Amino acid sequence: MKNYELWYKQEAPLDGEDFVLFSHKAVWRSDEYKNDGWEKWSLPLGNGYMGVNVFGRTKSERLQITENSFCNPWTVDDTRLTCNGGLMNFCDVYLDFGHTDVQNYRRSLSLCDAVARTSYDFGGVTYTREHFTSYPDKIFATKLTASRAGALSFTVRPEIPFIAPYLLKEGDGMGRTGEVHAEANILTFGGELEYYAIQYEGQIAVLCEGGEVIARENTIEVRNADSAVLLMAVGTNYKMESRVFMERKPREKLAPYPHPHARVSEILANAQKYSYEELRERHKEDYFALISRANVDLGGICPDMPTNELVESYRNGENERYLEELYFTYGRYLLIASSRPGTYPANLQGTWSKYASSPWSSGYWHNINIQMNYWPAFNTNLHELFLPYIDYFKAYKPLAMENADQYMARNFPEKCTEKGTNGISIGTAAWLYKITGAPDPGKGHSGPGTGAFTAKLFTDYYEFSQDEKNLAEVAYTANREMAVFLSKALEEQEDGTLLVKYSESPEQQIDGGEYYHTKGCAFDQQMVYECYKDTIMLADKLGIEDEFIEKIRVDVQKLDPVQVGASGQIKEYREEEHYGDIGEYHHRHISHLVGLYPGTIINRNNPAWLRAAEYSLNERGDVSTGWSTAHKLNAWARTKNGGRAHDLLHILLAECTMPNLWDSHPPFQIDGNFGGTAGIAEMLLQSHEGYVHVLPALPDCWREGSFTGLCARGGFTVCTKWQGGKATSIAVTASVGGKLKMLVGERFIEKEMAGGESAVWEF
Ligand code: FUC
Repeated sequence: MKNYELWYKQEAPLDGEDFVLFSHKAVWRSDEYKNDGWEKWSLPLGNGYMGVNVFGRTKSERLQITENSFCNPWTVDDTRLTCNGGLMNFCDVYLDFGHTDVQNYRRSLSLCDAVARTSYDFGGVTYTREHFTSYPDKIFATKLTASRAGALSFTVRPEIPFIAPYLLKEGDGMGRTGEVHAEANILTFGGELEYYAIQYEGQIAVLCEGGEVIARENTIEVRNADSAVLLMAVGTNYKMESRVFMERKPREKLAPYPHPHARVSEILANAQKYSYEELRERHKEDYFALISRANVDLGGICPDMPTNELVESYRNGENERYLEELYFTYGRYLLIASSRPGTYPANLQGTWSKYASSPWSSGYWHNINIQMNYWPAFNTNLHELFLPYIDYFKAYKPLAMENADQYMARNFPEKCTEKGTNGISIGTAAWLYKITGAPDPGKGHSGPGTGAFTAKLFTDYYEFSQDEKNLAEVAYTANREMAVFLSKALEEQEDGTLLVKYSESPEQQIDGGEYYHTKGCAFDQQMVYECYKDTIMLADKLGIEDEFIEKIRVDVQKLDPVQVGASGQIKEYREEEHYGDIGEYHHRHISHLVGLYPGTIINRNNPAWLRAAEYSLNERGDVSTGWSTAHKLNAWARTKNGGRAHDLLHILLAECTMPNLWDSHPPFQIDGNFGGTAGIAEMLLQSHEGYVHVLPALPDCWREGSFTGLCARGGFTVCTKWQGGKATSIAVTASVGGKLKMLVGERFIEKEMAGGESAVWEF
């Protein structure tokens, strides 16, 4: 792996600092937002337990902390087009140095060791700071040094944002309390977030070499030290358990769980058993084991220019290969930072929020966004990063069952069976405190296929990871329960076709902004098809055959999920004739193409469908929001059109990427980063057509290159070198073994492989 890093010649500007209330319509288009220092310039660290944004400032450094369970509910005021609530900034920690007019300034984030660094000269002294978040030790650590003994003086000043009497909206109970105390060398801050009665606490240990540590009321001053280390732990009383989802009274949800004080104290005490260097080593080892598993080398050469200039130069057609490599590695970095086993899933902004009211609440949005978050976990060799979503699913499942019971009782009373036997229903909106179900007829914007879109994650997880432990209990159960629900949501037509009765293609609108409600749109039909097919495949793996499986084996043939229209398009709606007859012509969602990606029904075994998908993609247009661009990139990769896939990657990097390489919807949403990373891998390796396809969508501009550690279904890990657009060597390792069928150029290669076996082909 090359020495990938993001770096800058200036600190994150103060702009947009006070922009903390996100509103759908206005604020993120305003001038105030345009150069938001947090969103565009700060550098993100994370270990799943917390996210940290580092600003690299010299007068007063800002370290902004996020903890994903620290949420208010999301409320939407349609009349004023404003939204309140969602994930909230946990704390800001300021380090006051008072250094201005510094020289030789540099700040960076290394993707090789996940360490952020700031250095500069001031008053004849070189000052450095190093920051990392550690997954094994659950802490955030900072080391500060000065080149001259005794020259390090600063004040650590935690600030709890938005505290009472600050209320998001008067009288709605969404306030916050908080206090900061300093004692000896420990700063403790905490209080309550009122709505869900979330108890929160953070502690910072200030450890110095030389000099003095002076505790004041709510700050700690470090005076004339040689160096200093800050260790920080945070927590809330949240637990990702089913009772949190089932309990309806907000303030009762967390009531049985202990205050985080004891746990936070323990984490901090344990961390202090190690030296700073030992903590950093433990962090590096943990991180490197994940980041080094996969790599893409397109022959890029690291230019001597800061990352913001690199993005600028990309727009002018320079340094393209290098930024593409860097972006691929950064996407994997961001997922490692925001979703680790034992923590919570990555949300709409990963694990980073400076807000009092975050964009779309930093929720888990299930009609594209959360799925996209996990696509790179599967094909870029980070399977275990999906485990937090599995834990989340287990926790919310009883509520998803209740959702299904209630949906059936309301809308299909004739099919509703006894409680707990109607399957599961998962709607678009979801958080750590509750999830929604499929919308009632005419009430929502995303049909019941949304749940099957989610079930696909479990299928992909299983197929790539071959994790037998989660096969029966998770992958099969999720798909089967979803199939049970969907089977009841279908209505048989006169011609025998089975159509989703109350159906919506996500967020598609007709004149005047009304959501369009219909029967059997392509999104729902394709997702039911995928869910049935996956359930059958997983049942076969497990040797399960029963009445329901027999039924869906027959019914899967009656879904008619892909229809080609008069323009040669994949029809989004059965009642549409030509492309664009119904709905927004350039709508950001490409929901009628979910069978192309992440689904698999539209594939090269049916060239007519593939051509129709290309037609629809071209008409939809390329330029859109960040995640939409990333979805189209994956879709073009699946059509095997490397040139068009690269066009979309180019748009993603040139138009939807901020100076800190975060994806812009706008505003910042992390899904585009993750979808883009998965898309780069999808251009290089595919495995959805019953075989492993090496270099399926190589653009002309990637003439030479190599990749290591990309994953294919069946548990195969692949490394490839290519020249002149053709593979020159391929190495495959089988995790569980089985028959490898591989397409290289026009040639199929087959080999029976044992578990753990590796094989190499040279061409
Ligand atoms: C879906 C998208 C929006 C946005 C939101 C978080 O509703 O249609 O564009 O990404 O999720």
